[in-house]
Amino acid sequence: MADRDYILFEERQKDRGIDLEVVKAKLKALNVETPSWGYAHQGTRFKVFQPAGVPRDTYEKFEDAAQVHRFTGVCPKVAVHIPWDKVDDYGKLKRHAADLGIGIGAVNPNLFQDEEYMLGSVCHSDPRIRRKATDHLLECVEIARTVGSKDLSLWIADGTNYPGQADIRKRKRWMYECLQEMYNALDPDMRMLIEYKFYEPAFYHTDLADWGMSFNLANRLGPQAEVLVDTGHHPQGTNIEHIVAYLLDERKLGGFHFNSRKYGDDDLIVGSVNPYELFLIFYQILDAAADADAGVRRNAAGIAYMIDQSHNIEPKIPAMIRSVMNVQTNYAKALLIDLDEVRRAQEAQDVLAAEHAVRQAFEMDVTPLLQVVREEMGIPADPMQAYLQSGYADRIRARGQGGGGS
Ligand code: PSV
Ligand code: MN
Repeated sequence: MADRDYILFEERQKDRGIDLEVVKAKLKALNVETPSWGYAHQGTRFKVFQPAGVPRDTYEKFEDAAQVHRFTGVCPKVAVHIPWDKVDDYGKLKRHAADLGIGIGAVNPNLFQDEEYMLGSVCHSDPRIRRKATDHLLECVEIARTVGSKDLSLWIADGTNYPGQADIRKRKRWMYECLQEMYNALDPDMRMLIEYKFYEPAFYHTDLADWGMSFNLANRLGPQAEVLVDTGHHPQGTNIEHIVAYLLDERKLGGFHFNSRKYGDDDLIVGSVNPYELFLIFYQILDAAADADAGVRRNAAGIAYMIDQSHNIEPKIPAMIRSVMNVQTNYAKALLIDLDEVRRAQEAQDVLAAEHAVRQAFEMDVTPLLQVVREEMGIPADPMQAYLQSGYADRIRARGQGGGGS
């Protein structure tokens, strides 16, 4: 049945002038990094539920992440968060990952969980706290060097809860000074990916509240600093794909933290609420990948795709597999957009034809395409079913309840 479906799909795409071999090659080349903290007990400021089988340490987080790669074939890297993933020997962790067929991805410093960061880290008015925060950033650069990671993802939780609580301009300068010290410690092939979030944990003002602030900071720091777009970090109704297009045109889009946000949390499965948004993000990226400007094309090619989710009520490994599959599905649909058709409609000022040319790709069923791609990659056509039938969930139950958390 899948074969027949694929033949029909292939015929339709041929009629549309879409080269399916190119589409398949791009799908096979997609890499989605998963977060170590997505396998652990975390993910909410309310109750953290305690199912059995959750990893007791970082080594077990990598074992679970390896399952996601085994069944999807597109998740060879795992992001780490320091000190949640602090180990005595990072070389050993690197070897453990390699034995599992995966590697260590972005290194995330943690500037929000120390008692002393209550009133800020790199924006704290006390130079001793800023020093401590900067030393941690430098420690993370060193860890990245040891494990061979090229990306450092930075999320700064600093902010205030009340007007007048602190000097906003001074905090801005302090942050720049600390980050500049970190930037200067980077190897030439390393990148600093700067995230933003408009609220939480601070509620009156956040020191790095939106993409414009991250963009400004990245510009001032230099070419190795880029912006990281966490899809859950915007006010409701924000046009994220516009931000993506803008940053691509400025050659400053570093990566994504994919997740879905409905109201106040950013830890839900990407594509579960608004798959069209995810599709439109990929549309902008693919359009930039075909730009006449080589710098824009290079930026589009260098994007780090990462998931940033901590599942609290859903089993963590299948939730991660679902997330990866949602990313693949929407990327596959975006690859079916006939960009020439869109451009012709734009040039003819035909608003409805242009909108149709984009939307029609979203409305196509890419299931047969993804099944064929997976078969060609030597992985199960249905990763979710294959994982659920693998018995892994039963085996890890022996780890017991409680996990190692973070
Ligand atoms: C903050 O909400 C965030 O998106 C940052 O990326 C953190 O590193 C991550 O979630 C885990 O808390
Ligand atoms: Mn994030």
